[in-house]
Amino acid sequence: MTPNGQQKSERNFSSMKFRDYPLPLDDIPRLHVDDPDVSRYIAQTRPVVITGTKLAEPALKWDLDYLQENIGSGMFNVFEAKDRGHKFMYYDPKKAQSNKDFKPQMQSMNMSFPDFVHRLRASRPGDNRLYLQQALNDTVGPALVQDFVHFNWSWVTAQQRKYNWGPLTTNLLLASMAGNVTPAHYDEQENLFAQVQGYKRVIMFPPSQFGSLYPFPVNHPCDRQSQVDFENPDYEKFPKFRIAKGLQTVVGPGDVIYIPMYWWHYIESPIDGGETISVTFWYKTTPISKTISYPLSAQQKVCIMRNIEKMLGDALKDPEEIGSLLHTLVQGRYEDSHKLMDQT
Ligand code: ROQ
Ligand code: ZN
Repeated sequence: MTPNGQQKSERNFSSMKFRDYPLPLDDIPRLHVDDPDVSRYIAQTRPVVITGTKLAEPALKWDLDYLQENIGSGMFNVFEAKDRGHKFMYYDPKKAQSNKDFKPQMQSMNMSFPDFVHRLRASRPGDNRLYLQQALNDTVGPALVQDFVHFNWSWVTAQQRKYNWGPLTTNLLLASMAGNVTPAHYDEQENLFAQVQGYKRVIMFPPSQFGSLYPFPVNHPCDRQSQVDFENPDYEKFPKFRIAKGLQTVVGPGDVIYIPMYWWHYIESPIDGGETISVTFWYKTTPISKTISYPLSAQQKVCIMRNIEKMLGDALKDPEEIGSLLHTLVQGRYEDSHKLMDQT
């Protein structure tokens, strides 16, 4: 508590060990669900940690033993990082098939939950890391169904209506080993991310920093992911990463973080903690209204750029030709007007 009796908005996480990055980082605000400012942040599509929602309260008891006992006999998607790496960079398996030069840094496997727990418990330092990422589905056992039914659907449905989100698409269950990293990327859905076991550090960047984060081409398997290795940034190749400015927080059990669509996020489980468990609530967005107001938002510009890349890929057939066509389009013609997009 601060002298005026208000709960401090930051928490002291100096006891947890996270990786180090050469980046200026401000704090993501942390607000109680009853604070009227929560809706200001969500309405403006800005990230905020929301406390006291009880969104996934029944899941606060979801440790590995409980899950193993009650999650049912379905199969779970488990990623294994190659060569003892700790980064789990997502890639689109379809796009990977048509790109023969692409070498994924992780592989995906299917196993039962008890098999996953067994592999975690048998895992020794130096073994490849594992990260379970599976959408909850109708194979879950009755106790988990009860937990799920008692999520705070009335609150989350009220948010969905208030902000005019589309349908809920996925509740992804994430069971991570200590020290796993999900590198910086953006998603094309709104996300209320509920932390249920352990702590995760979340670093975010606004969509206006697209130019500083150098996403892979849309037709690449790593579409939506930053090409910059945060642990060893190649400033020659990615000079604008020097001016990237992020926001960060640490979420713990009971916290919900709003990750707006197109916002970059990097998520890391502490190196010295145990396993962490989270549940996502991903919502589609509804098509924007026909009356568009100007200036366009950074989100809308990212959407335009994605569509142009897709159109060129479809028209040219060979994705290799996209870059040279864009180059010809820009070179000596648009090069001095590039400051419009990147506000950083
Ligand atoms: C994420 C997750 C990251 C999978 C998201 C993580 O990117 O949008 O929920 O490791 O928790
Ligand atoms: Zn994501």
